Amino acid sequence: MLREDGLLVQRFDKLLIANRGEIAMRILRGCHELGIKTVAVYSDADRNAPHVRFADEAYHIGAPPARESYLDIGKILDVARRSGAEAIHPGYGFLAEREEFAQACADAGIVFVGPPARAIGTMGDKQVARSTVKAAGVPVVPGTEPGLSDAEMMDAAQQMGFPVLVKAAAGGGGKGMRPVHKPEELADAFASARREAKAAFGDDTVYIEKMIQGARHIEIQLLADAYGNTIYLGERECSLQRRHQKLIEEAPSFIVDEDLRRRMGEVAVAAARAVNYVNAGTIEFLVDIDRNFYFLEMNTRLQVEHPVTELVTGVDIVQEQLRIARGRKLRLAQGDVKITGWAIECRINAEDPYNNYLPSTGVITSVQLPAGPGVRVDTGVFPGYEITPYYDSMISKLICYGETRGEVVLRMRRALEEYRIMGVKTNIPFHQHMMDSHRFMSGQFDTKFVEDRFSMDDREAPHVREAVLLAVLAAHEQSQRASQIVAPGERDTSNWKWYSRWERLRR
Ligand code: MV4
Repeated sequence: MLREDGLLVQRFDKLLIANRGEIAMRILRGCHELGIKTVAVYSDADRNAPHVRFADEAYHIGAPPARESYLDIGKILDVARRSGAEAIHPGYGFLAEREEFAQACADAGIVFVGPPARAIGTMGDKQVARSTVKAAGVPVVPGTEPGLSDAEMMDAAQQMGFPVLVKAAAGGGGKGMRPVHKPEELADAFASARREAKAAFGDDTVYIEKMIQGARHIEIQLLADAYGNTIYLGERECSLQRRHQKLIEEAPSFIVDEDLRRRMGEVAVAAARAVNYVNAGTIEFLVDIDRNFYFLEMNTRLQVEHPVTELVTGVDIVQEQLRIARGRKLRLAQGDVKITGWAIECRINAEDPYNNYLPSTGVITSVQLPAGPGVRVDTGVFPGYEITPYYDSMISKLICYGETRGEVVLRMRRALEEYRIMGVKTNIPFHQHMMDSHRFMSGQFDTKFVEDRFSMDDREAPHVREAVLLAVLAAHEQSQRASQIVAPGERDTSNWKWYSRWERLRR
């Protein structure tokens, strides 16, 4: 079915994965489960990569630099034609949020497993995205509308009050963003933000937003089918980042209760509807200390941290993406979505937390992955794998699941302890340190925590560490028990329990 907006939705039996590493593996697994034949692509650096061996067919697409391989639209469409792939899944990064790639797929009669090109384009311009969702009733941070002169933006900044942020319209991920604390700094901030935006995106449009301080980054996962059904799969807490790289994500968020979840979820659905969104997507919010939330941007792709949502909802997000792209209706209604238990993801990167997170390259000589109850590892590396400077430094995602947050922290500590990687330095010590931090354990952190208030040098005293963990576990235990208290009318008044108690005592 070719929709009015050019989105192609149709049955397909062979799919090309325009990506590499752990996410290529994740998508391959989804295809294998649904009986979809798979086509991998690889650069010179990935000849021996597991995604190549795992796929039914694999095609070489060029030199290691992404520009010459994973970012080359012509080469990827050519492989689709040669292999007979009827669909393309872009994964994350690379071509996932390129409007022209989604359009090129549609023009070639290939199903793009993602949203319509137009939705990518609208959400890609932060200023257009803001005004589009604002018109749909979504709360946005106070900021300037498109098309203002510098003088008008300066006036607006005075109106909203300092501090403010100068942001690039084409931006995202913090590029071209400048904090401004007083009026005198504005002119310089405009100039340097424009310079950076021009170099990074070829577009030097900037605008101003009021700076929200001490906020958390919380995002809502959405699924939308091609028939107007859009649902939310709860939130992910993503505040633990460093230089706009997420390090730890969890679901649900410590600070989100059922009421806030419903309100954020409904707003996220409205934002997606405003751009006729189809497939999986994420709405990012800033949540301030008073739990006011503001739309930040939309990620029009499958995200790295999707597994924590899969674990607490039981929904296989990749399978759902494939079904939606095949033109199937959503199998779940909003009322079917239940959040059960807790999940935390640690991104294991080849970088040295004791040396300013310096990237570490080299050959992984041996790996011993953690396993056991409540542990999932998504990875694309193996012994003999070489970490090169060409791609990102993520080696794997270690995801733990349990009934309560306290239980997951214990499980994550155990799993991190089991994990062995030889040959390169990793940030496993960072995660171990974080799992011991009383701030993390008690859920007291914001987006500035890792950079401003966390250090590998100060270690929590063992008795503090244990006391806080026990308190966290006890608090959860308490909430569990409260729900198990039996109402008076339901009390078991038979005498059997006395016998069984007596038997227990006798043992
Ligand atoms: C903000 C903000 C505070 N106030 N906007 C960072 C990247 C881009 N996605 C938007 N970002 C921010 N925008 C206003 N009006 C703080 C950030 C921000 C941030 C956001 C999410 C996660 C981590 C962050 C780290 C620093 C700044």
